[in-house]
Amino acid sequence: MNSESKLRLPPGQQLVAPGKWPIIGEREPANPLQLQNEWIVSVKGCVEKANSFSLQELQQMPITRQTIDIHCVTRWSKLGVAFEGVRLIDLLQFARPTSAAKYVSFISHSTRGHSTSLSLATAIKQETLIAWAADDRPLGVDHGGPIRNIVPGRYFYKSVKWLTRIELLEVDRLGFWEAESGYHNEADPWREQRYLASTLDRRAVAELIASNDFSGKNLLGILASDRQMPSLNARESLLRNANFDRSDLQSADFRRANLSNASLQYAILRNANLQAADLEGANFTGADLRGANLLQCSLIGSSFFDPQVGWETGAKIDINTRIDESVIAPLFPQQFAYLDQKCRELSLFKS
Ligand SMILES: Nc1nc2c(c(=O)[nH]1)N[C@H]1C(S)=C(S)[C@@H](COP(=O)(O)O)O[C@H]1N2
Ligand SMILES: [Mo]
Repeated sequence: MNSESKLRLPPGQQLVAPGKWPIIGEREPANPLQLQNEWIVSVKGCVEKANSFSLQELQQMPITRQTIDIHCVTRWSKLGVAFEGVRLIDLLQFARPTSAAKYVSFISHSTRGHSTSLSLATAIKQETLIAWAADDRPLGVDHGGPIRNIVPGRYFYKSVKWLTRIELLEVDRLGFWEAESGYHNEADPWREQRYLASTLDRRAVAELIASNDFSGKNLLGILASDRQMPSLNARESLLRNANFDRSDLQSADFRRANLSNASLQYAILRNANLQAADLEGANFTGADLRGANLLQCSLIGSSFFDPQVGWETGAKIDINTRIDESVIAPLFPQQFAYLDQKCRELSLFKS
């Protein structure tokens, strides 16, 4: 990485491999048959004149090309994507927000009613773009085409795919991830505003750990480092941003759990079952993964060694670790190199 890229990389982020752009979250809009030509973006709420615009109409407005750095909360960054679109401020000339408009909600045409919001002042200051093209190509459907919003300088969850409505609000309305998953509402990557603080108090945590049963529970940000929790049942539990550093989790059941951005450094995960778990952005530096099952899990943005130190901090795997090539493919280049080599030494990839 050159020094300019380093300066552009917020704390805790790593670069995706050149040319790669991961697809995160939903993969298609509610009605994938809706064609480019029929797509409408409406502007509503606290405005003098509610309005709707087709893609063609948007493209008749002053067009802005803006090169921005993408930073996903699951720790991958992609620098220098040239987006083309109309700036929110230019679009709002037509709808004219009233003095009551303090927030703006970007609503997606998605089956789960996905949305996100920002204060109107932030959205304008960050030069939010209503975009239809990236790097000179129309946005693909999986990346939010035909139209998405782009908020430079915020984690990418503030940029919704398949934008269908912009609503000006007097009172904020939390977006999908912000409400469901405890994602931080400010989302400034330079301040690492990834998640809200955990709401679990010490006593609740102590009781949970004593029960050895986390299954199906929402335990965002739980602090469970330096604990003895062999055979923990954490099946399908929500453990985003949890901290399990150095804990004994041998034979734990994490099947289908969500451990995105969790820290599991030097955790003992011998024979643990992580099958189909969401491990995006999770940190396994120094973890003991001998005999662990990592089949079908999602590893975008996760780490298996500390790049500041070297491979000697690497997670341990052995011949009984279950993993395959497609699972490790989305890793950052450096992280991929480590795990790929270890897996090959042990002939873990069966063909
Ligand atoms: N409608 C919709 N928009 C969304 C999401 C989603 O799941 N649904 N995920 C968000 C998140 S967390 C990220 S990182 C980016 C991912 O965009 P990409 O798939 O084009 O990389 O979209 C954001 N906007
Ligand atoms: Mo994200």
